[in-house]
Amino acid sequence: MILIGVNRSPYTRRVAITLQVYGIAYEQRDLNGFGHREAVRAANPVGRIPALVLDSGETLIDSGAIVDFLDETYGGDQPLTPRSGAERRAVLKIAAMMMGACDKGLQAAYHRNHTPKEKWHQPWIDDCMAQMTNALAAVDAMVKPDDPYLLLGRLTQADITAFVAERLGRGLGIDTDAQMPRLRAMTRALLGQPAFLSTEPTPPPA
Ligand SMILES: N[C@@H](CCC(=O)N[C@@H](CS)C(=O)NCC(=O)O)C(=O)O
Repeated sequence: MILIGVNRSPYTRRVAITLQVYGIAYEQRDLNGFGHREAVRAANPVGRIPALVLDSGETLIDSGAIVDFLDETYGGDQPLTPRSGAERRAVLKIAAMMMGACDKGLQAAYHRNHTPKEKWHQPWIDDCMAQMTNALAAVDAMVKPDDPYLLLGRLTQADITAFVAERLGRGLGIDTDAQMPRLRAMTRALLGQPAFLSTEPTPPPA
């Protein structure tokens, strides 16, 4: 399998962590949608990462669809997103909140990165960041003391998405240590697990 995307992307890292938790061997192509437009668009016409090229040659796009495939194929009787019922809905709800938080944070970042500063519309940036902050705070409130995981007493896609969203929020300037201390402690602890540590993005060369 070939994972197309850089782990700086929360969506790509979510897939990379999932692949590693399931013990799946894969190669990674460190491409991004802005710096490698043609290569990324060849894999995904929308020009977004991640994409996952299967050994059959089939290409999957969108992190949600990719992790769904990985759960279906490799999740056995304990997939990272449960297969049905209230447990599935609970995991999917947190994943939706955390992926939505990433979408909002990136909307603000893209606006700043792709618009001349004199044309920045600060109320829009502030609103996007407030939406991201609210979502992270809502998950922070769900973290239970002495439980390393958000739900079901085990690692689920809720934890993985919370981990990547907290990391993005911190990178975008949200003080998660101060504002979401329980979530921050949870993500620090998750970083002790190989799938999280080994997917840390490599810093760009100096
Ligand atoms: N819903 C998609 C979002 C993917 C996404 O927005 N990826 C970003 C990187 S973090 C991207 O490739 N952006 C390039 C662009 O939007 O042109 C997913 O979950 O995979």
